[in-house]
Amino acid sequence: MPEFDTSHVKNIVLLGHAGSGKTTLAECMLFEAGIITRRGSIAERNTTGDYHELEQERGNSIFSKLLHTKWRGYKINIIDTPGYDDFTGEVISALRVADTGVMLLNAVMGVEVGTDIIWEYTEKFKTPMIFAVNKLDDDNADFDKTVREAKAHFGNNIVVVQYPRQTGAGFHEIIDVLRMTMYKFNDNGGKPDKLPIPDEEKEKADTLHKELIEAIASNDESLMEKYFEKGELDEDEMKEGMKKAMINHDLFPLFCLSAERNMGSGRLMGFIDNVCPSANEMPPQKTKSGNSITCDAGGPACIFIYKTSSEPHVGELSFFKVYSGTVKLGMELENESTGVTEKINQLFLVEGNKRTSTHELVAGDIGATLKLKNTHVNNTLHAKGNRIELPAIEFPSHNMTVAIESLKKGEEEKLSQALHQLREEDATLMVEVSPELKQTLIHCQGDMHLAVAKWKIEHQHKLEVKFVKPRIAYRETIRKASDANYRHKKQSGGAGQFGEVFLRIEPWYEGMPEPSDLNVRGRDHYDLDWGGKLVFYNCIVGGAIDARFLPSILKGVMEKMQNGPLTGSYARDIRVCVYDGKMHPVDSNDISFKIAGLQAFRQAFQQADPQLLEPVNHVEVLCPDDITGAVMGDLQSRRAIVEGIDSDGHFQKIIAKVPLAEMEGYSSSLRSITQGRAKFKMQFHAYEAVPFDLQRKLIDDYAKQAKEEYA
Ligand SMILES: Nc1nc2c(ncn2[C@@H]2O[C@H](COP(=O)(O)OP(=O)(O)O)[C@@H](O)[C@H]2O)c(=O)[nH]1
Ligand SMILES: [Mg+2]
Repeated sequence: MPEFDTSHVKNIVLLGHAGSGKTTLAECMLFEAGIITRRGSIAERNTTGDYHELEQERGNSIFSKLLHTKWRGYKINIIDTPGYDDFTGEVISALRVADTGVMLLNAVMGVEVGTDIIWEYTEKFKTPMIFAVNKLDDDNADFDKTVREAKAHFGNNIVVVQYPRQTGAGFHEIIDVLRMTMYKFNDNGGKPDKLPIPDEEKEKADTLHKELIEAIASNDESLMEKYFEKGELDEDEMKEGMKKAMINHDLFPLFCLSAERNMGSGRLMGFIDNVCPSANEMPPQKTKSGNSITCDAGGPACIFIYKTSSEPHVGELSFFKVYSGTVKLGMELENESTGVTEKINQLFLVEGNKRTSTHELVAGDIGATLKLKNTHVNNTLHAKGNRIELPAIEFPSHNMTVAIESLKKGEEEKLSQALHQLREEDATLMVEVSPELKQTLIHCQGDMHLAVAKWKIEHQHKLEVKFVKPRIAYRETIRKASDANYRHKKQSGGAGQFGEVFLRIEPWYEGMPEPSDLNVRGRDHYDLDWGGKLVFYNCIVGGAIDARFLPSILKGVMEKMQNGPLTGSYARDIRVCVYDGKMHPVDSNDISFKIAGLQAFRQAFQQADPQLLEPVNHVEVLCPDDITGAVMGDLQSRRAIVEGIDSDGHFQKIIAKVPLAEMEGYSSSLRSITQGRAKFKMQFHAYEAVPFDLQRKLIDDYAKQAKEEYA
């Protein structure tokens, strides 16, 4: 028999802006449940959650951590998450497997941008949510303002279940309007005394109690009827109603905390046990093919891998949730995604960096196993004979790119293996070997994300590397038509070479008219791998050049398109019409026409008002309104075109188009001008013309570099 059945397992994820107190709260929960005997602290760098060397060095969470407590007959799996948006991937994967989110709000700061981005995902997953206002012991805490901001941001579905009698140093009492009782803590927190609500708080507590009941009843007709009849709901009816409304994302209860002083965490855990849904009370999980699977310990075994990580002295661990059935030691499961059969030789319950072996995990539970042979994040494994695949976690696209180089010659191969490993552990990091830029690129979420990658490369893989500026993938095109001809002739002993080509090039666009003065005999359209088109017309009359030489001319043109005349970048969106030329009965051959085609194209290109294009990104910055000016000023210094500003509560969302070349270092620069109070995301938008002066400079730089390379 498993120690806990499915209905007694609760999976929660701690969410919130960096510094809101998630890791400290997790520590309280473990302490309250007797899993640890002494509460660690962030200051002493000894929490169960932030155990990684790098986290202790930096004093904040970087990776999501699985912890668990056993509390009054329930097992609560807790996933502590990092708050910085560089690590949003860790949050998303945790949200995917959690059944309730606890969103911490810092009572000193109010609603911060970190919560906003996470909120988008909780809405997408429809994760039942609890809000917890933390740091109420701080002298600058403002409970009412925090609640006001939370309602402005996340809607009126937030209902107050608890409020502090007093904030700051005097924070000792929490008034609970669900239980209609007051919790009074001594200085060390822990287990409070339950007292009647004092007279002077009665009116306020009654009003909030009524609001709470009405919020619950308004989501359920039968409760509404009861409420009309009796003028009241009992505690069980309220709990049932809340659970239902939470599952439908219609109600978000709000609690009070001081994680630092361990006040309020016990009651929060009690609420999680009694009200928050277990996995089997949630709507059934949909599979990729649109079927649903039931969260039933007796069903066919099915697990989903949400994370892998390499742990010191252990090796790689795969973290998973059991979506159906019971996973037992020694079981063989089929990986639906990779097709391999994996044997489960280890099963762990996890508490940060500690693991306890277990022999089985039931549907709804979360655990880990030693990394399986060919199993990765987002894979589904199931009992033989079933075909189940759960939808993959969609990770955010990258916000920053750098090039990486090995500092030691001969370590390139090792570096490439290390990068592969990094990628395996972190789905938000991408590695790209770019033949175009002749660089190995790391696409990541921001500078802190990159710092973590560097740390892993240096400490775990023992390699020395440096990051350099990524080259920009410019494109070249033309703005007017131009004609050119080129004669290639060579007579130096042996066989000669001869080919002459006349051609016209024009800027290509969709629906452009056919040439009026040329007789078009053949048309080829090429969609270029690097974007845009090459359209190649055969307009030769009177057999001036044999048709068999046309492919050679095209080859020459294509070669130059791949190594554009301005800066060696790819060229695009050009129509080439070959309309005349000359052959020699003996000396003409493929190579001659290829050279003639290439050179004629190059000449025509130079005369056709050539234009460099650069990648331009769509950028959105979210920040509190008092720093909008600073953010705008910085964007404008980056050649940004600001397209709009939307208000979102007390935040502003600035929408702009910014050349990629100007986004260098934006992640750290934004953090420093806003003290970490802003967030941004970006996405490729389009190729657009480089301003004239800059184009001049880029062409000169390229010419200089080419000269040096030849010298
Ligand atoms: N005054 C006060 N400080 C707190 C409280 N909870 C956490 N902190 C402090 O706030 C900082 C950030 O806490 P941490 O748990 O790392 O936040 P996380 O980034 O959300 O995990 C640490 O210095 C904590 O000691 C609280 O309830 N009151
Ligand atoms: Mg933390």
